[in-house]
Amino acid sequence: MKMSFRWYGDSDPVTLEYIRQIPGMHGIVSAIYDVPVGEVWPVDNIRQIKARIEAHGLAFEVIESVPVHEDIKLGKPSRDRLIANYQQSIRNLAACGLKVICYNFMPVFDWTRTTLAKKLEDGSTTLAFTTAEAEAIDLSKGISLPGWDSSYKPEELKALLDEYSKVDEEKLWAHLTYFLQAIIPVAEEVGIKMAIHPDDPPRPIFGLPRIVKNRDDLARIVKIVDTPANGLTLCSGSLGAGPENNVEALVREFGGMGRIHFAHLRNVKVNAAGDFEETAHRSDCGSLDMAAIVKAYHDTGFEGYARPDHGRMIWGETGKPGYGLYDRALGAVYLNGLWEAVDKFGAAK
Ligand SMILES: [Mn+2]
Repeated sequence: MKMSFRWYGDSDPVTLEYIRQIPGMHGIVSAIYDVPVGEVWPVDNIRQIKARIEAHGLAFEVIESVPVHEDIKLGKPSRDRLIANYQQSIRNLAACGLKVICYNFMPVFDWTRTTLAKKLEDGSTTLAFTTAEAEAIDLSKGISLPGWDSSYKPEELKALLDEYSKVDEEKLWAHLTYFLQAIIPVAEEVGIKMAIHPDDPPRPIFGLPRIVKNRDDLARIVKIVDTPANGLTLCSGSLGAGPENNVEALVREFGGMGRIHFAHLRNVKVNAAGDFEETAHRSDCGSLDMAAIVKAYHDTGFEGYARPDHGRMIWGETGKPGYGLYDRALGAVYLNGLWEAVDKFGAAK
């Protein structure tokens, strides 16, 4: 398990200098942020960021994310040009030594929370979601969801939602299939592992279809192009927010098939309805048994990348919600500690 840390580049208050000081840190997960969605990521931009990261003694082998243009998810005629661009970005990233590309296929909205700073009993703050609050959001006024870099103007959002009103789950499956059949052979040829991130939360939201929610969805995805290059980002927090999902079992099933390339490891406290708040990483802080999940990775011989995913805001830190230094650093050290303990004392029989 290669421990990694997400870094948002120059706009990130958490510096590479600080990240390097976290014990056991292998590398950085980042992206090119100044290329419009749908355009090719130039080799020069990739080389520049890679050189900066490596100058701090860290590896740069994982991208999160190369975003998928809405026209691809909608299945519009313009998708062929956009997919050709995506293929070229994959080739350029491989040429620069990248190994894994994380992406998602969520229509319009990426991860969604209804609160960015819910106060926990210990005084820290965290990201949280309730269905009741999400349903109270009036999309006709446009939307700027908590934590979003970009907000849609009301008319833009309405046009996009109108287009998606004609895309049900099976159409979205067809569009994902078209995309994977085009990009996976390219990834395979150049030695890149693609790793789709599950929907967060793992259920339809705002009436939009979602197809990366549970065990059956993941099983269907890896079969679309049945090769290791067509793999998963197994996000414990996203999938774990679905009360029907057993994250340890998912790790054993898909890790056992060699299809998990990137592990997002974080804990959530979930109720039966699927409302949740993000917690500290320790098993006793949330609903997930993180020790069992880490052991499942170990038992399946996991050699891929992991990151502590999100963290709470603690010790007065301010910054990008979910992406502070302190709690994610605690998470990374805890997870590496679990791994070391399993490795030395609890190996698979
Ligand atoms: Mn995640």
